[in-house]
Amino acid sequence: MISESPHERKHPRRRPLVRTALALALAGAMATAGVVALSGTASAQTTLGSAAASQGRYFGTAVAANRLGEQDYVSTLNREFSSVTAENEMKWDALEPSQGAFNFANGDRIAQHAASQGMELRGHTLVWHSQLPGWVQNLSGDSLRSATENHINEVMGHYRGQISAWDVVNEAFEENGTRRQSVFQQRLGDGYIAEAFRMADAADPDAQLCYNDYNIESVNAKSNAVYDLVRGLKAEGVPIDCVGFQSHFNSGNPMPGNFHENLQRFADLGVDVQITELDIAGSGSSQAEQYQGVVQACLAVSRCTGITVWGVTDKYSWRPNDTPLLFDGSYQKKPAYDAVIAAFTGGLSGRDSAGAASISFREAIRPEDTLLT
Ligand code: G2I
Repeated sequence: MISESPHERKHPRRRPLVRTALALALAGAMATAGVVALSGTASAQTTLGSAAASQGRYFGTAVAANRLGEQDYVSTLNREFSSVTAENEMKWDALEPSQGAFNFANGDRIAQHAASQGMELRGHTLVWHSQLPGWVQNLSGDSLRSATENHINEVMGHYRGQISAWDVVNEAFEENGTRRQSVFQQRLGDGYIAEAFRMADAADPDAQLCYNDYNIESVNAKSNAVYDLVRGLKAEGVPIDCVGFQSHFNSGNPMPGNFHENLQRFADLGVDVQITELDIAGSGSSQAEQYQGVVQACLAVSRCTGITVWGVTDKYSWRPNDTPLLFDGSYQKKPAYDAVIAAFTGGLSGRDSAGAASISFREAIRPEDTLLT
């Protein structure tokens, strides 16, 4: 394990967790009152956000700005989630389509919605090979470095005070653990990741700064490479606070049994870990079991601070044929939804034929949780 000093980051500023406070107050009040009347269903009182908050975690979703006019989308978002990530609107091509010309309109719509609901906001993403405008790819050397610094300064400056965590560098490795040959890698060399984190720390010293990637959820060549990167950055005093595990799972790449061990080895380097883009192809109980496993993996690691699913509804998922999310195309809760609630609250997952969650509130709250008052 790496020593956390001298570069253990100040504990990151978090947005005021209005929802967490409300959920805990509600749970506490109910526990104090002895709440016998709680023989109703868990679904009446519990949401993804409140269930996660009962375990000190946030539960977020990716949001698309152009869906914020749809009533069912917004009501589901507002009811269930305590954190949001812009699915595309804070990427380089969206914010700075031509050099020096920034367009924050769609990102701001999401930021304002999150603020109005007391939700945390994750920033996604600053330095990534994809959704990168052509003009960036044509720069070389020092021009690319200064354009990157300017982009980070402008974007983080614009959202300063609103973002709990930024994905500073996204998907920098190939599956075999070698560096992805992005324009950043090719023109700036291995040091571009450390440079980006230092630029980000200067631009917003209060946001958590994350490295984010996919297929690093198990111990494999890619996650080993990211582990070595993070260990090296910490040893050099580079300001990195967190690692995001995207967690896009499917039948060929299911939730790994050693997920919690892998999360823990990263946490032991002195960073928080977050599940940042969770979605799991499938349906029914097999999908539900994997979702439950992901929540359990996060809960097993004290530095796993929260989970974000990559969309509200299957209807608008980036891979809709996989039906990978917690709400179906009609915004109905899927078995995976109950499994997530149950994993957070200690209840048994299940849904009766009437469609109501079959776990009682009493079952859904662990004895130790009711003693929190
Ligand atoms: O690919 C899944 C995710 C992998 N990790 C990084 C995430 O940022 C990424 O998100 C996806 C979005 O969910 C998609 O919505 O990133 C894709 C692009 O790399 C997004 O797709 C793009 C489409 O390819 C474009 O045609 C479209 O214009 O979304 C754009 C905006 O709707």
